[in-house]
Amino acid sequence: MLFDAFNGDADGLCALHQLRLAEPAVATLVTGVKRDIGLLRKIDAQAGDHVLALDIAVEKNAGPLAALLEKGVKVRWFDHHNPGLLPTHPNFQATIDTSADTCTSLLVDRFLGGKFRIWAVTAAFGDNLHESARRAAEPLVLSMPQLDRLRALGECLNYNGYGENLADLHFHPADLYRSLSAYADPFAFIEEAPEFKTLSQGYAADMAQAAATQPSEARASGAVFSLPDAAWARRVSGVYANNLATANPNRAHALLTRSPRGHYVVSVRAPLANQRGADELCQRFATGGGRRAAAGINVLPEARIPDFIAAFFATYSS
Ligand SMILES: [Mn+2]
Repeated sequence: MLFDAFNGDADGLCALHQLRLAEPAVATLVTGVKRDIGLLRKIDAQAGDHVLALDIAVEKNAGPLAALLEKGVKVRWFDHHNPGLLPTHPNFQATIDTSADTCTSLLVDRFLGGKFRIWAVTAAFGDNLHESARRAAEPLVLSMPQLDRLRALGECLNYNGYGENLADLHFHPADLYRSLSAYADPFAFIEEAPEFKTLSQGYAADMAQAAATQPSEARASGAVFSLPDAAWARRVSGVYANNLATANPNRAHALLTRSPRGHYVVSVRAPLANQRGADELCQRFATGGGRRAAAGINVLPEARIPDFIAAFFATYSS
């Protein structure tokens, strides 16, 4: 059996899409909301089975990964998150690069020799790596309007991944992948797929609500926003954080979204002009993790908000 475990955002979707365009196969899809990265524990594989893991941190799956490898399952991994200690096992094949200007779909693109580059460009836009996206797009000779459409698609696919649970999302990421997988051409998906229409309309409506919120604290070096306990806020927080980062490249951003269970979910974006520190800041909190440029905390108790804000401005001062 084949298991395709992928992050439910643009990068995970487009990484899998490229690989399955290159290596067509029917696999069991294992995915979830973007923050649900402990995907390997959901896989019940046996010796001889293959697991493909995309855009999820090795570190957050270390236990189940070791168990699968010991069972004789072959595991192939592409990712750009901090992996922690990588296992050395003959059944394990990993392509990991944590450079701030890359993403999993660009790593898959490199592996495939640029064969389905246009999807890697889409994913890089989705991961807010606009420069990398434009650089990767150069040999494709796309017009500006075409690049803008790929950016909109990347943002919409990324937007769909954000939520507390699957009920917050417009589409289960596995369903979105199945729809996407019928299109080799992203422009055809944009033109024809009802999913794209739903996502772009939902995105615009959610972003309009987010744009009306004021920062709870704003300095030259950083700004903190609080969003209410509402599905729109949970869906839009990550993408809104990306937009704030793009609009204010010298400022760091933190978005605190209240969860129905009373805690806060945190998204941090380092200043685009100085992409560092987000992972280290978030890792200081129990459920934090991510990349240098973009990281988050899954569960921040309300009582720890002052600690977080102090740590945020200590990381991004001057
Ligand atoms: Mn990614």
